[in-house]
Amino acid sequence: MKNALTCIALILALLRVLSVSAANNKNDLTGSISIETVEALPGDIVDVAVTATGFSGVAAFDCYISFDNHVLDTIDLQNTVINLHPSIAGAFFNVINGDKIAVTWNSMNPVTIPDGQKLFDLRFVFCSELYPCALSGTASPVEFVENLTHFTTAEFVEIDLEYNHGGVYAVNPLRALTINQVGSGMVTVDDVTYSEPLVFTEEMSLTLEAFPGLDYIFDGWSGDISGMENPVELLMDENKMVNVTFLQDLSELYILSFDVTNFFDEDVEDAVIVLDGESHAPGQYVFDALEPGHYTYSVLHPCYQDIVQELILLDDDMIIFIQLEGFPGDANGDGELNVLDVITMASYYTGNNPHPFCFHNADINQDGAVNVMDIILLIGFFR
Ligand SMILES: [Ca+2]
Ligand SMILES: [Ca+2]
Repeated sequence: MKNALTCIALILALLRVLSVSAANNKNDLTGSISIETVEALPGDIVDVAVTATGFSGVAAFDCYISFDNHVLDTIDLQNTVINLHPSIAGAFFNVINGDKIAVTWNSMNPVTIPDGQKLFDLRFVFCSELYPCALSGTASPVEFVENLTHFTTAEFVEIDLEYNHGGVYAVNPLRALTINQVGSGMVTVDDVTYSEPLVFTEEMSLTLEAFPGLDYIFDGWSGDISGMENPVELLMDENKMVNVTFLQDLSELYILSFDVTNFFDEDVEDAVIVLDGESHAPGQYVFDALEPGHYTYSVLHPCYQDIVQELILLDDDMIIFIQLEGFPGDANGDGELNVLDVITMASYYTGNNPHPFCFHNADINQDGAVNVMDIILLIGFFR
């Protein structure tokens, strides 16, 4: 019995101590939370630790952390937090507006967080492909949103906070080389073909060499290099933007001409040339500045049969001789033989000027005149 009474007295004494402790917490608690500073290179996945010191009897935690989403990019919510301390298991994380992370935690059982304990890591991509930080800056602060971030005791009293902000910084000042290209060709940087902006962590000298594409010539540098020197040295002491221009080498282009006649070696001056699918004005027979290569062409005229051919333009100007075949009897050039051709021939014979009129088609017997004989021959075709 005496033992039992002693036990109750001890419990009462402990309860008194605990209540005093709780009263002290209400008035005196202060704590600090800190965001780590991390060095990184472009493309690194970085964990930024958030630690806490000076917290006991913590029941609730609301934390808003902002960051520059032009330099840091959250990977995804599940992977953003990789090391949640057991004392705040059950915390809920959310990304707000793409550039702010909210952490909320509510415990039925107030906990004491060991001093210097890491609460969680925030996981980011530093300078993602979407955000090439070398061009837009080399650091991203990661900061508490101070009017929203707070710890609360079991009695819902806010604990005074001291904030220590951090960030993610490039290991060294970065220098990016961007090359813009006009025309066909390529540029090598220290013998490696350039394809996308290059980032350098140290000041260094580079060798840029321009290689014009087939039938192009190098036409010089502009931007942070100027002139015609090739290859050329470039000192990367800051971000550099270089333009390279390649021009088409017109001396490598050739003239393709068509000489179009009919079966009587008379010039046909109003045929239509379709060259590689592109139709040109009637009578345009000369084509300047063509690259060597394989072409298809058609020669079209209502009074003659269509020509469709292919050609290979080599390293010289070229003339294509075309002799068009007529279509005897098709006086109106519509591709058919019928009474309309009889009417057209009769109209011509009686001194009118029918249009269209294909004289050589109408002159069926090829005696140099269109008359009744040709009409009789035409009607003979119908039988
Ligand atoms: Ca006809
Ligand atoms: Ca005739």
